[in-house]
Amino acid sequence: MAQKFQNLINGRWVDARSGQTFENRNPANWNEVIGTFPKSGKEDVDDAVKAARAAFEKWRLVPAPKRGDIMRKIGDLMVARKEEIAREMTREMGKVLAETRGDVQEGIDTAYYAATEGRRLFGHTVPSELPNKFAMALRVPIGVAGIITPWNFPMAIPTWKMFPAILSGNTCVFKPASDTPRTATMLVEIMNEAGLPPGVVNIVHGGGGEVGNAIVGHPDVDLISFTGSTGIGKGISRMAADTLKRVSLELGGKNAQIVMDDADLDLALDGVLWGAFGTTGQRCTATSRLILHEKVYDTFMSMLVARANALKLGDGLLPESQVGPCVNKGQRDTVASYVEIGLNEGAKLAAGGKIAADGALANGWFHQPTIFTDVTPGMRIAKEEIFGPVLSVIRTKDIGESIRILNDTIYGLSSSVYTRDINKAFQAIRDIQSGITYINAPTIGAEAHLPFGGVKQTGNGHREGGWTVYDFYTEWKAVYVDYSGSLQRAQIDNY
Ligand code: UN1
Repeated sequence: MAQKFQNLINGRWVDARSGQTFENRNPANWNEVIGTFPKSGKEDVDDAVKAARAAFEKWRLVPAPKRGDIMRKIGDLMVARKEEIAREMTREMGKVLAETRGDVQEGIDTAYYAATEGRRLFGHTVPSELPNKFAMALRVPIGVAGIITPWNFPMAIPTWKMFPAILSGNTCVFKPASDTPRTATMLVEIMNEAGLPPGVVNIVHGGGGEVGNAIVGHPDVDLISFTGSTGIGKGISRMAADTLKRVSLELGGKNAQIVMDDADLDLALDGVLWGAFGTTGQRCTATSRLILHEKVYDTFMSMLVARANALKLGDGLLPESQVGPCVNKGQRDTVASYVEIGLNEGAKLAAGGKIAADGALANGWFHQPTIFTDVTPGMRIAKEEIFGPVLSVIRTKDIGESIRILNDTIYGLSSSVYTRDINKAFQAIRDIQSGITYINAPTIGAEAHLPFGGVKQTGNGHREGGWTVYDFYTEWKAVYVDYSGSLQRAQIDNY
């Protein structure tokens, strides 16, 4: 019998009111059922929002350093359970163990960062224009945050959102992706065990159509933080407009790595392999375009194809596996359909291109690491986010043209430039339109204490990570204290 998991609402583990459940299976072996989870609906969201609203009235009054102490405890518990979480995560979403350990570590880093922020949460004091008057601006919590997260970083991304939300004094209703409910449950177990009062964090499992929409449409939810596709993000933005919720969106990417003719080619090779095929290409930050200088094109391509063909596909729990499966059938089929699209557009397959189902791969959603050459910037495989192990290679002749190609997309999350020429590097830093730029490092690998997010249709201007995320989870309150004992009229009495 598959293990049965529940929602956490107001500190109690409960089934969906309807009693319905859904199954979660291992993408490397679809015969393995990881567990059943509540298939929740609007009434479960109502319960969770009610609990979160009631909890908010008390939680907002707990001193932020005390909230930080709980964050530290959460971090400690995550450290203690790191290996167990990483294994469960690999089992439910497929990426290799080294990467799921990294995902948990990103959550730990976020917990410890939030713990220290409890003793900062800086506001401002500024002089008043009037005598005997004191002026300051404080951060105040906002209320109930709806947290809707994807399956590709099932630990890191929920922690990026919930830890700063809760540290700031808000409470959360959390809907994790239905492909990764197990990891999400472990996170919430830990948050509960660390001593968060009932209702501060609530988890409601289920689909986006039911649970996600009910959260976004709920009049008593004040904030929405969502990571996922640009299409869904736009829908959330429209729906949230009805109640004027504050919305933070982290959406698609079509990230590129530029390799100039003066680059360290071995370094650039390691970078593009990791950026394109790490996490099976299923990162918002994944490298899906390689913009390659014509002078090193042939040399670099032969190195790249040899290494890509040698990548070992397999169950992420096995130490020899380098690339895991796609997360589910839909995702694997999307990858296969883009291979068709690329071929029809006239691009040439330099590596991979096939579903992989031989031997031990027979019961998993595997697809070969795939490289297209002769890609031109107008092709769909050069423009659309694929979210899988597919790299499109575009030829270039200089840094200016490379940057123009890199920017020729509706997205703007991550970018990378390999060059030994400092002038080119700084030109790229200045002119590339993206939220993150790496020099001599791949497009993936953002650290928890720096701003994370993108420009153009990758988001709506907010940033996660570091100090910047606290601007999303707090309102500014301006406070004036007049100790003159008389009415002082701003803009009038002093001028
Ligand atoms: C994502 O793919 O949505 O920078 C997040 C990185 C990771 C986070 C990726 N630290 O690739």
